[in-house]
Amino acid sequence: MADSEKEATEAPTIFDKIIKKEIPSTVVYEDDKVLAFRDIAPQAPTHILIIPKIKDGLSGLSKAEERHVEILGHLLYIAKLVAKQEGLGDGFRIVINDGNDAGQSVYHLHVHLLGGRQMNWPPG
Ligand code: D5M
Repeated sequence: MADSEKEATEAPTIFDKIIKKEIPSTVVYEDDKVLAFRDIAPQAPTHILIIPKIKDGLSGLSKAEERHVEILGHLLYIAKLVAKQEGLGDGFRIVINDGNDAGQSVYHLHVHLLGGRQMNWPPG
């Protein structure tokens, strides 16, 4: 990995401040490994982000390595628990934007949980 790419991978993001509670967020679930909070610019009636508390190089899914398998599974399992907690029994959508073409804006892996309205396919 080039030095500049490593820097981008490890660079702190606004999510570090949310994890440290240095800036406010509406937390809906928290455990020792992940934090789930409401997206500041919701794209659906329910829009929650689930993030690992320790970034460990996971600026995005494309940086995942074997050691991340457990946290990746945990993120999805918590997404399911939060969907239930939010009453999304009629369905929900999970999105992970990765990189420029996907429109990723925060380089700290995050799972979007969206629900509360009919979703369209294909996505934009
Ligand atoms: O998604 C990044 C998401 O992060 C985007 O939907 C807005 C959200 N965001 C950015 N800053 C905040 C704060 N401070 N609180 C809550 N949500 C926030 P991406 O997939 O990278 O485009």
